[in-house]
Amino acid sequence: MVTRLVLFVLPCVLLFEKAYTATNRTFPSYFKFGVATASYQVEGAWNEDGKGENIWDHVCHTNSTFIDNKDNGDVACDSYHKYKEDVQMIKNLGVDYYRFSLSWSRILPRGLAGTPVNQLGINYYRNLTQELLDNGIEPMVTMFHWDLPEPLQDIGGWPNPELEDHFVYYARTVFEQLGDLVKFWMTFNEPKQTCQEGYGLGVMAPGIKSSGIADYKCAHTLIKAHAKTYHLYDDEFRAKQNGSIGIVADTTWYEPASGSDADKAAAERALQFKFGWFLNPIVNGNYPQVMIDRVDERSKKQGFAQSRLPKFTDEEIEYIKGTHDFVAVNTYTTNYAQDVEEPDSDELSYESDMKVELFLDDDWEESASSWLRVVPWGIRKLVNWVSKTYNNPEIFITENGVSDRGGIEDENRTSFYREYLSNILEAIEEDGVNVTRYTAWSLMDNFEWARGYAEKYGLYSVDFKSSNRTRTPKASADYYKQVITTRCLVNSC
Ligand code: GBH
Repeated sequence: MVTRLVLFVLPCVLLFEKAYTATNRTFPSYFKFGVATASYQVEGAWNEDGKGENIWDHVCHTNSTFIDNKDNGDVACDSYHKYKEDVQMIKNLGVDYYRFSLSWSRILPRGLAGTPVNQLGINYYRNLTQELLDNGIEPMVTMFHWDLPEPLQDIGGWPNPELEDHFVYYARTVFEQLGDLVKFWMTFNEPKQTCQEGYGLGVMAPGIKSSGIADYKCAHTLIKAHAKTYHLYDDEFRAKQNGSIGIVADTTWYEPASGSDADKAAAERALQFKFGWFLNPIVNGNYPQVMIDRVDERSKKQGFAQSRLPKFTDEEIEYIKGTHDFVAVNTYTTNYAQDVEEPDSDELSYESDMKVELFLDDDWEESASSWLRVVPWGIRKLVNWVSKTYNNPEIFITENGVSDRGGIEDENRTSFYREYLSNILEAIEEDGVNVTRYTAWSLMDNFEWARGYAEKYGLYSVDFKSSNRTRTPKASADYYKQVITTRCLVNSC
């Protein structure tokens, strides 16, 4: 009897405890909350009002095995037509800002530098931005969130160094057309995914598998395009438009698989290969030394006359260094990192250059995405590492969230936000890390790239079966709204 009682009561106590592990401190008054989406994932209207084709339109329409369930973004959440409703949903959450991205092919249908601007595309973004401002919501704009114009892929895509100037032309167009309204710019979203998943592993459009070669070339072009765009803003727009500009890099937190020095070094190496690949050039001018050394050495053993990791010239290093007004981080999950033996030199890949085995812990709570486990403490360690590694910059979390398979009673998502935000607050208060913004991914369920519509990240659900794309707030939307109003994660602070 007693045992039975204990068996019954104990789990209840544990559940109750779990719900209240979040800190009862309040968020500082300067701290801002936002919510995010990206053009291809929500807009639809893929060929309306003069928009050109991009690589995601192309892969959805031509490769029937690439996207789960043969889903595509032709209509998506129909935000192209429903942006006023989107803004009301955003306003209802009470967030300070909305992070969205621009579709390059809507603005320059042919993509290439020197081709005509599509005024109707510009009008859409001006209308959306004005609607946000009229409702007291700050626009935070990503120029490139993976939807490359197809004509630029036809000339090789990002591994082709010419893309630098095509991007800068697009960026200039965007500053000219929208810079009076937009004060927060981000050049690229997650360049690591663009390069690694797009040109290395081939799991995202354009689906090219050239790990250890095209991924490095892609990153090289992107970093140079970012730096040139930053200088363009500084030289020609900042004085009159008065905004800030940066890049959004993503990383998992890599926890050493054991206390051994080799595994600690492996975890650091993973962070440098994944995050430092982009951040080190932008902060300090060049790739992380460990990455240069390893790729140079393996390339040599493999008989390459030059390293597979492209080189920046001394002038380029000076030019790229410091091209950021803030450090923006997307992060979702944690992996264990374990050192491995030096791979044979005939293994040619980014992974063998990195020489780290990454894995998940089966005890970590799952999500609907195979790569995403719920590990709240990882985000606290990560922001501490970013702060320490890059000299205590202002840090924005530009994406964080979790997926499930649907339903509006999403206790999993509510507790995810509670626990991750709690760790961020501890990082601010206990560790002195300068995180000033937090952005929930995502405003609503949307096209989750190669996983189609099955993995859902929204605070609002979207009925993809109705032509109306009806949106319904989930329990997590109510929770997020409450956090923003009270600035408190638990019932009272
Ligand atoms: C972010 O990527 C993106 O910025 C955002 O657009 C996306 O919706 C969100 O996170 C959630 O994924 O299943 O093998 O095809 C986070 C990084 C990019 C890692 C997609 C996993 C898919 C791998 N993720 N990637 S696979």
